[in-house]
Amino acid sequence: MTEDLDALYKQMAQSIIDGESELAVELAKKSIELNLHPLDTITKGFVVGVNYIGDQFGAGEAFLPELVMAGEAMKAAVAVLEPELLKLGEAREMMGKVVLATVEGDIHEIGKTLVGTMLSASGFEVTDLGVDQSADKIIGKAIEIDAQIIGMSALLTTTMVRQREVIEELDKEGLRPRIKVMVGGAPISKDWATKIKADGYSEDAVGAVKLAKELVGKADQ
Ligand code: B1M
Repeated sequence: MTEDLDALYKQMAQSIIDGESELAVELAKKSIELNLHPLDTITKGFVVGVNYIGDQFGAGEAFLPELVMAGEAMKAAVAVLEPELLKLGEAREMMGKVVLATVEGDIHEIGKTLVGTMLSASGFEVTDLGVDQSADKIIGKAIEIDAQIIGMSALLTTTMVRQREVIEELDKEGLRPRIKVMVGGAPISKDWATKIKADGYSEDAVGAVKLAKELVGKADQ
């Protein structure tokens, strides 16, 4: 059984590497039939593939069309699993309001969307603004809905500086510490979060939920 499972995770990774969206969707559906934990399916299966193609791209051994196709396949597979992730959450008190976005100039959305789904499943009311969002839009929405948290994702070393801009703007407008800021994304580290004076950083979606609960003072729930 473990070997079967390993083979299935490998197939999932390969479907992303090959940019085979239909196959990736089929495998995601199969994992649901098999009752696998959706987060295991994502991290042990599909993410392995997208990381592989990302590394190949970084090394100049894969090219943009392959990156795009892998991204599409990844998005399609995660979309099948999102309702399953939401089902894992139980009905409970509202934990707080979060405005979530990928920063300006950056169109990477898969990790940000996963974080949003996990936060929703854990009782947060998430307003996901999407990708390529300016500081003004992010802060404007947070004020409009009276959010406790702004969550920002950045996947590029050239766009991570945008996270700092949002924090500086919040400081200037006297909106902190009323609005807490959490940051994440592949190039983001704890050191970076400390440097830009974010309230917290998480390296994955499960950690993001834990952090968000701490930021609203509900770490024990
Ligand atoms: Co892009 N890309 N990409 N890409 N891409 C990277 C990021 C890169 C590292 C690949 C590489 O070269 N090795 C590289 C960045 C290099 C750098 O900055 N130093 C890169 C590049 C260069 C580019 C372009 C510039 C390529 C080009 O055009 N020449 C271009 C930029 C476009 C733009 O944004 N302006 C580009 C485009 C794309 C696609 C559109 C083709 C596609 C995205 C598709 C989409 O999102 N719809 C894409 C992809 C797929 C990737 C890689 C391969 C995978 C990203 C991903 O989805 N990972 C990526 C390489 C890599 O990261 N290994 C790469 C899976 C996802 C689940 O993980 O997003 O890290 P991740 O999210 C995690 C955590 O980071 C964390 O939790 C998530 C779940 O565990 N997290 C948070 C994320 N946000 C969080 C927020 C939080 C807390 C935690 O709190 C708020």
